Amino acid sequence: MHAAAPRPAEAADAIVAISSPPGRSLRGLVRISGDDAFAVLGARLAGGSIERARSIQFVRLTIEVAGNRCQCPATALVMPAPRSFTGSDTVELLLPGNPHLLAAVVDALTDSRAPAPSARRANPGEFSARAFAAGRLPIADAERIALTIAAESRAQFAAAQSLRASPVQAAADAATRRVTALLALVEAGIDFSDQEDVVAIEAAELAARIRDITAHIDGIVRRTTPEESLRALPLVVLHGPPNAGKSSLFNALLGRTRTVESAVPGSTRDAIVEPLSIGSAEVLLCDLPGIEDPQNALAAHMQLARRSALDRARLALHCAPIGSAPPSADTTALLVWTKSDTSPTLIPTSGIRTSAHTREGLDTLRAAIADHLDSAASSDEPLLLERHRRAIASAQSHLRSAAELADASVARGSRSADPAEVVALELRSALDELGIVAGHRTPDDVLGELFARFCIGK
Ligand SMILES: Nc1nc2c(ncn2[C@@H]2O[C@H](COP(=O)(O)OP(=O)(O)OP(=O)(O)O)[C@@H](O)[C@H]2O)c(=O)[nH]1
Ligand SMILES: [Mg+2]
Repeated sequence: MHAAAPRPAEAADAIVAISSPPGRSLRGLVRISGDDAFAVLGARLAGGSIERARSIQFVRLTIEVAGNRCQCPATALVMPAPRSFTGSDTVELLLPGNPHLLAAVVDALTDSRAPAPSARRANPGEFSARAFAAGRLPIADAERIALTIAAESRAQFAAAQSLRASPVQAAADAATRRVTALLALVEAGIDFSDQEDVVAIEAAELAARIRDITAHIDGIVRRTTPEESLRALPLVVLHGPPNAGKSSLFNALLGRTRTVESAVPGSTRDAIVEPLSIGSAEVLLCDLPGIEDPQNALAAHMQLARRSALDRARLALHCAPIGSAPPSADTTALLVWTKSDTSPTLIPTSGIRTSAHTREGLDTLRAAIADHLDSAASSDEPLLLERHRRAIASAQSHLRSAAELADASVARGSRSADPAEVVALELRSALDELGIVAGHRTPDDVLGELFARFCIGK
């Protein structure tokens, strides 16, 4: 009923793309795949054809550079169907990694003026879409490739890899089997509705078993990291007592004066947020008002803003002027000593010495922020894809409706869950949604959206 549905094999026209990253490199890769990929390539080779065997072949490709025909040597990795990524004939050409040369090779392979067949340029993700269509790439793997390509931080990269063995998918798979068994019992009740003494499953029993399934799914989902939370940049806040030098440090890290620095305590009155690049990562750096007992409405508002930013922070930099009493230990915060220029010889046992004036410790602080975010990112929590979250929420809602119908039947004194047709419909709808998560079902719009996120050549 919910078996993975490989699409019907369609004639695959030859598609070609540069599959290596843009720019110069030692080696570039041009990939061509499709039913007549060998014919397209063979017609443009000095030797005339390519041998149809899984092999590495050294070829000379005729290309045109600035109106002149010339021959370019290439190493061809030849993969006849069906043993290739896409399932159809595929050749990967290893060439010198010059963007103009790679473009000329793609031009030659797509040149439709030639008497021989030509390829067309691949759309983003088209190779992977074909692999999926050929049943060679499960949707979960495609999803993982898309997220891996798109990962902008180590956290996103790690989360993409966690999809390899997703407990959410396993839970949906197990729930599918349990709901299918319940559906069979409910449907049996419909078939035997004229025999009142035959009850395939009692309403109370049905409600209890459904609740057991929903509770199990809830438990799994609670221990996941939502995909959206990874997309948001991590918030890093500067907090500490008034006048600690938070705003000065904020400006020094940004490299420009974005917020007021002043000897008057309490000068920062709101949370001020700016993006900051740290190595290859980006964070949102946030300057906060100092920690104070609010004496009036404005101060109360300032403290509220401070609290709320602190709650959302991935990392707090606890700032204290060097030589002052260290703030109470907080393992989630990084201790930052400010104004180190005022006490050049004092080396505290913990924390980082910094000065906004001399810039001492700023590089160390940046590195510590990057380290902290990396270790926080490698949490064991698996990723919950946004489309899976939606499908699970919908499945849970159908399951709850079925359980409520069963409860109402018990309250009415009915032995079986009524109306059985409606209960069955709810269970079937839940199965459809669970099938999306378990990877048994893939709506077409999801496919389009997924493969469009790939880049050309993948
Ligand atoms: N010597 C020295 N003075 C500093 C340094 N950083 C800040 N100050 C001074 O400390 C005072 C307070 O600096 P701010 O950056 O405004 O402190 P703040 O923590 O943002 O203060 P509030 O916003 O009022 O909570 C100013 O007079 C700064 O010039 C530093 O690295 N060295
Ligand atoms: Mg300030």
